[in-house]
Amino acid sequence: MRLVLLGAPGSGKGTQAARLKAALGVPHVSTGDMLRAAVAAGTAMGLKAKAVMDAGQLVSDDILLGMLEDRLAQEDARAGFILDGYPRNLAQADALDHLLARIGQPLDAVVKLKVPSEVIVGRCEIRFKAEGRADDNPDTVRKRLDIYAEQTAPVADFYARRGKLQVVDGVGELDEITARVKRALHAESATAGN
Ligand code: B4P
Repeated sequence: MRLVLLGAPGSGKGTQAARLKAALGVPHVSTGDMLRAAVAAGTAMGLKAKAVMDAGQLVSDDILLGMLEDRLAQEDARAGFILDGYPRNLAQADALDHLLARIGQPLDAVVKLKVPSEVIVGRCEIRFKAEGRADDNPDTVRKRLDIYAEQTAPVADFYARRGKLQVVDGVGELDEITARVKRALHAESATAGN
């Protein structure tokens, strides 16, 4: 299974990917986690990315593509992956299409978690208080939501035009949302099998 999870920041992509990976038997590939690991390791790229992330902006497309290419080349991603946080703009969606065509691993499904902005601001505020992630402070979250609306929302249309997009309600109990995603994937594979 090669799956992209789309959704606004704080919509629960990472939360759901972590729950789905065992059921789907594929790794969770989160560009946000990879960037945070680079920041924590203090690499040159991590230092550059930190300021951009803390301000709620998107890190450069070149850095992201190189990082993703290296990750998908690893052994555990041969059987598929759950991609969380990528693509975040149309240039990344296009780059992903080319990369997957080159490695012969086309996407099976794209699921978007739909969550209203006011719910997202509340979730990130809770995480900000608990974990102190700089990009979760309420002003930065609003900036991230603006960038999402401008740059990432068109990515959903990109996949909808290709008949790949499933939209799932991302509000509710975690188990219920996981079940909704699984139902959407089941419906997708049933259609693909016809
Ligand atoms: P990400 O790590 O992708 O951060 P996110 O959008 O906040 O995470 P997600 O949607 O996965 O939410 P989560 O499950 O954690 O990106 C961080 C930054 O990295 C970006 O702003 C950007 O700077 C950079 N970046 C990453 N990818 C990039 C790319 N491709 N290009 C350029 N830059 C990139 O959930 C959020 C919170 O909600 C959690 O606290 C969770 O516990 C809670 N939650 C989840 N589901 C819930 C539910 N059903 N009910 C209640 N709470 C819930």
